[in-house]
Amino acid sequence: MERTFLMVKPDGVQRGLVGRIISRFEDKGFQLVAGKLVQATEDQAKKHYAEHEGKPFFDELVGFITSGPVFAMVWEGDDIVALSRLVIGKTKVTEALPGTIRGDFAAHTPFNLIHGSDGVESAEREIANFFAQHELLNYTRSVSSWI
Ligand code: IDP
Repeated sequence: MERTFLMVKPDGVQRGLVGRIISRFEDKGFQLVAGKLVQATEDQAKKHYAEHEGKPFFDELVGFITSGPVFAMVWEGDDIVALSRLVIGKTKVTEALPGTIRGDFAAHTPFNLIHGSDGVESAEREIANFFAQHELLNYTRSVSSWI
């Protein structure tokens, strides 16, 4: 069973899309492990986007992610890293297909509503950046054998 870090960005929180975004992952059959509304610190944001340090949009990105609360989540499911990125859609809004979260709700690239880990290792690092171990809950859903 794989875990991933998903985060509704400040634009998604401000636009009141947290519930609808969570529904996309519930609809897919993934299991929620943890979730909280948090104000990311500059340090957390820089760690989260460390791979983009030095790029022209890095400062803007850190400023954007710390501009208001985010809704940070951990979800689990088989192949969830790859599958959740399909649910999310492409980074650039001009490439995000209808039916994906970004394709349906996002209109400008930096404001693409949601982050999803791009690998199992980055998921572990990103989860540790936002959650303590005791916040990650283990429980069994009766429907899991049907998903
Ligand atoms: P991802 O969020 O789809 O994994 P990344 O390439 O990791 O995409 O980029 C992280 C975030 O940085 C994007 O979601 C977007 O908000 C922002 N971003 C990416 N490329 C650009 C760009 O060229 N200009 C401005 N912002 C960008």
